[in-house]
Amino acid sequence: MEAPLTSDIQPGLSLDLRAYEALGGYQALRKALQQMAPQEVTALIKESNLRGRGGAGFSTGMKWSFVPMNVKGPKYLVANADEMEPGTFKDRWLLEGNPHQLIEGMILTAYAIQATTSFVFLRWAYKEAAQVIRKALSEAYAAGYLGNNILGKDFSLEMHLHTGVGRYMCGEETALLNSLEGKRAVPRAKPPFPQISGLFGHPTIVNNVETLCFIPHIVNKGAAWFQSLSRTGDGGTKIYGVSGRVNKPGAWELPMGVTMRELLEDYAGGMQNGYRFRGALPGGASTDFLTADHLDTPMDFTAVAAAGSRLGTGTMVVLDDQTCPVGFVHNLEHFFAQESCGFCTPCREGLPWTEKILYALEQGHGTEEDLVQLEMHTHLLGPGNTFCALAPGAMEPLQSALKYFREDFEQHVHEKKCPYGNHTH
Ligand code: L3W
Repeated sequence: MEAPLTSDIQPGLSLDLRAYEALGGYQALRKALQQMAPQEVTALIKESNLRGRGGAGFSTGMKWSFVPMNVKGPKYLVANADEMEPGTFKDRWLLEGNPHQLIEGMILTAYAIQATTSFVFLRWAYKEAAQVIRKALSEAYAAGYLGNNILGKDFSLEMHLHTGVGRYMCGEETALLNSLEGKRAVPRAKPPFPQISGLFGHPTIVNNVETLCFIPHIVNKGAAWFQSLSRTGDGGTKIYGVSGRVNKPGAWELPMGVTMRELLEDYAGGMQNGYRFRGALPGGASTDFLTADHLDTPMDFTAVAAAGSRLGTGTMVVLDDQTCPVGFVHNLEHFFAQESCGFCTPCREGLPWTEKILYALEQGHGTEEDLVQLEMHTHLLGPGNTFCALAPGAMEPLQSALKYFREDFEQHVHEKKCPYGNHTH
């Protein structure tokens, strides 16, 4: 099974420039600069059907194609390495294990859109990745892959490492751009999308790390090869993850479209002794629960959406039968309430209110009216009612918990305690 992104990564090691080059690294850059016009790179990525791996699954080639190529002034590229989605640890693997793969992917992307300045916007807590990237950037500059006239061609690119401030909000692309400009990290209205008006008002592409790491491989091996890696219409491989009370929590690069059951049983080694699978958030915390009835769902963008959730980051968080679903969701809403940027009222006020109700239920003070209120919040904070996707994302685990684990919520009200004896903080 081909795993182009991760097969060269050794546990605990980081590939330096020489090792990366020995494995064929920077050949895609040579190929593109020597044989391809920028628009041809974009057309190739469009044809590959690479869909964004940050959670939304938007067509990468289409996103690049929105950048106006004939306007004067700077264009920018940003790698969104602000990985903070709960349960998600896939980009860290790529950042620490093979930084040049990301850098080459970024140079190719910058060439395609003719950007001359780029940034790696890195999660504050990823200290090791910061060191690795800093070293890789200096190697890439010294080797002539970055800077003026890359490989002797009429293309120049600067690349900077920018470490974030530890806010989930900065993962939203327009809040990220505000943060990069030194402003408060609140989202901007879209449209205009960043491809037209992004960093400092100039055309900007923001792509997730995993997305960018695919670019050198697609340039080297082509769109048909990329599509052939997948079991479904969504091209390529995907880094999937599983956490929770399973025997072998971890992350694996697998063909797009493996089923939830395969992930759980074949890769994560099944549930730990004494625990039963009750449900899972398929793609990080801001996705809807799926249950045992959905275990044969292929983990691609289309099938997970048809099952009533989202692929998101593809990193599954498992709920077992001895963990209280109310406490589980309370813990998530605590996170989302804390991470709200406070810009729009429904999110600023609604998330702490949601958290407070869930806390009351866990403490045995919940009422029937609280369940009505929770249900109402899932609509009031849902899509179209807030400025960005944070609050609607936060409502996904809640609304699906109310649907699938309703009896647990009611039990908290009737028994005036958490039936699991769990305690939330
Ligand atoms: C031009 C249009 N461009 C969309 C572009 C847009 C962006 C991309 C996705 O949130 C999700 C969210 C989280 N013309 C366009 C267009 N674009 N329509 O496509 O945009 P969008 O709006 O679908 O999503 P988003 O607001 O960027 C991303 C979810 O990801 N999520 C969170 C992940 C967190 C991490 C992390 O911590 N690293 O990945 C997980 O599911 O809830 O739904 O570039 O410009 N008409």
